[in-house]
Amino acid sequence: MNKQIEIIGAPTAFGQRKLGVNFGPDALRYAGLIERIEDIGHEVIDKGNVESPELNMKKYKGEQEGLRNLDEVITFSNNLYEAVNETKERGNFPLILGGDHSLSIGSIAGISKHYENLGVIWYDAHGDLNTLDSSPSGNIHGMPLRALIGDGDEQLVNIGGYKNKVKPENIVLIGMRDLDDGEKQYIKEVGIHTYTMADIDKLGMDKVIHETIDYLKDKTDGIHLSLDVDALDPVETPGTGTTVPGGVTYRESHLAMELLHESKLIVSADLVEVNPLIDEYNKTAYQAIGLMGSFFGEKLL
Ligand code: B3U
Ligand code: MN
Ligand code: MN
Repeated sequence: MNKQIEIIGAPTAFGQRKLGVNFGPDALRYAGLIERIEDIGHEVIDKGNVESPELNMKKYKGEQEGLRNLDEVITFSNNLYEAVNETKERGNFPLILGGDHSLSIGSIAGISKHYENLGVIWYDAHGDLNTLDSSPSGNIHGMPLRALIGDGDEQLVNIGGYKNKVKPENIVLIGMRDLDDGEKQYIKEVGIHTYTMADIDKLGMDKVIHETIDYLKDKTDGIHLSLDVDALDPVETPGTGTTVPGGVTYRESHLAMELLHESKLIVSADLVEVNPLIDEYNKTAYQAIGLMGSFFGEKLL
């Protein structure tokens, strides 16, 4: 990778209900993310944080009908779309720091525009494939992948002025262990390539990632990694809003990142759901940075 890496902070908490995830980008910076990537030999440009609409505490904490904080998510998504699109226009590698996972609606809108057939690896405990009808929470961070496919609120689906950003057959889900009924049904209906925790246990991460790369490499012209830190076991990444026990280990995740680096197929990435306010001394940010080391090519020897 000789392109420059552009860090884009996406400080949004509007996709869910736990404040603090909006401080994720700075928690990652303070823990040394940029230096870690520079030490590998990359040139890193920190573009700062994308502008966020104002957070009204009373509204944020109160009950809401329908999609929570929809207007704010739309505004934020548009801002992030613009920033990521500009990075791609400069030919650089965007690394988007969250922020809750609703940010992927904007980030992938800015990326997919530059590809005919973007592949997406969704490394997460959750499918994030809900619509308002199937959502148990109304939280938009449980819906981004479905919106990117083209289902859901019209404005969310059309961020960046176009829809159908990701084809279901170009997606691989890894780490799944908390899927809502509607999501399970949808995954089976459209046949999304999925690795549950049971699959990871049986196959091993080495095979999971090699199969993932084989599955995506010929039919896509670039692959985006969307890394939700709740894919990992909460023992390793406790500072995240919706922990689910029985997750991927830190070492398995390192291997996944090393193999993705070796593939040379990844063109962009999101690192999401780091919440320093519910963390143990910023541990989750440090763990995430370790994984980014492997993802950007750190050598052990
Ligand atoms: N599927 C549930 C829970 C959830 C989704 N994403 C996260 N949590 N992080 C929902 O609310 O849609
Ligand atoms: Mn997620
Ligand atoms: Mn998740």
